[in-house]
Amino acid sequence: MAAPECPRDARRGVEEGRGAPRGLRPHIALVGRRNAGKSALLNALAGQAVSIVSETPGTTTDPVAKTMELAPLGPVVLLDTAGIDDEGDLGPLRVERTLTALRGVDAVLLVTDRGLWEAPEREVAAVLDARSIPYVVLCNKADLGDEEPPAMEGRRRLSVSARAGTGMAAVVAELARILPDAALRQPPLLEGLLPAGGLVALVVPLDSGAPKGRLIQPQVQTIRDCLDARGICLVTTPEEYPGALQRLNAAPDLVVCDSQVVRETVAATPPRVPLTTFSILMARLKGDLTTLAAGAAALERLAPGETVVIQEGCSHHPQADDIGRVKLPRLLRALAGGDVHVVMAAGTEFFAYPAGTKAVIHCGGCVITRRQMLERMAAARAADLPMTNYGLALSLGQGVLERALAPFPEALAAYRAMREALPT
Ligand SMILES: Nc1nc2c(ncn2[C@@H]2O[C@H](COP(=O)(O)OP(=O)(O)OP(=O)(O)O)[C@@H](O)[C@H]2O)c(=O)[nH]1
Ligand SMILES: [Mg+2]
Repeated sequence: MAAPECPRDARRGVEEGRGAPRGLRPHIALVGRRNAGKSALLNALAGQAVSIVSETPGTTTDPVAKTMELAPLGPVVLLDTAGIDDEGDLGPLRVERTLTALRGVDAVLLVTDRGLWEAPEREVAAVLDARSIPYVVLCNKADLGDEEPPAMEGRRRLSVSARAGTGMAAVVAELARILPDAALRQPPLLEGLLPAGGLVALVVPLDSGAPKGRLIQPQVQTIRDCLDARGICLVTTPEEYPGALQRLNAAPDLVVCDSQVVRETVAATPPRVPLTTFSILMARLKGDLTTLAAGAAALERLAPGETVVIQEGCSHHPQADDIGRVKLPRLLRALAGGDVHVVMAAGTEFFAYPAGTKAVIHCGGCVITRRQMLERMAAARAADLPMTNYGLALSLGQGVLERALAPFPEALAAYRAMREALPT
């Protein structure tokens, strides 16, 4: 029977059971030289001692992520980083990690010691400008004196003191101003799919792989979105689904099922009823569904011996019937008609695709943000690689991808166009 599509979500739940899921929170990094007061500022914003603060330069060596509520902004992830001027044997490595951590953050607080603005600050500002990451310069340690900070080439700056706790409200207000709308307000999963007061049927397998006593994040999010839209939600297992349909006096307006039971759900659903999968809804929210749908076509052109990268947003302990490690490789063998070379890439680190890779299949990305997912898609595009995701691949493998994409005409058209364009 089906294991859940994201084993990490199944095992760990939503952000250790508290608050908004990490993948829905804006990610904000504190960046600057050693001793500028990044960790002290993180603590001041959090209102608790999260990061170690000390007068020894180089105290923070690895990025430290902290989920917190920044009123009135809401739930965020703040990322403390190693100094951008770190030196010694490990210095360059740490700086590299800091720069890597910046990939996929939604905004940056560039922390300076009372406005010190020299080569390290200029260089990191240039990186942020080049990557179009919004940021504000913080002149920390204002309690030490009122040195007039230099002009900083016209950049916006705020005077703050982590020690005295002054200026924090202004920092949060500035973040609210510079964070992109897409990072602050995620559109509902069901946007444009459910008429007012409509009925959605959700098909949720409850098997040995399902988490005990609860539902996984995409399912919970869909139920919540349905209720927000004042819709009606019917939740059933695949076994109960055909009987549940019979008890209704009208067909549902929409059916959403787990990717692993999509074939049987399609078989039990009247053809005119719009049907899709949780994974496709997440792909639309998290990345670019049209590009991922087009990428699925590449899997139909695989030949034996070719390489496919399977990429996950987190590292989880693989389960017995793990999707990435067992099911998808099996599916790829069936599609290619022979053995396929599968390379696993798990975790938040950036990954260089091996030469000769033919396609990338990414997980749903429930623990990474939309921006992080888009960065990964851009990396695949830069390497000229088609990327699709787990759910699309599973629907393809079950022969019902077109049906599951039908509620999204643009994505369906992109998939069909790519099928036509690729050599057979
Ligand atoms: N006076 C004053 N001292 C501060 C302030 N913020 C931080 N400090 C001090 O500056 C030193 C460095 O602070 P940290 O927060 O550890 O600096 P950091 O940027 O995280 O440094 P690394 O982790 O080494 O990169 C500590 O001794 C802090 O007590 C401030 O607002 N005012
Ligand atoms: Mg630090």
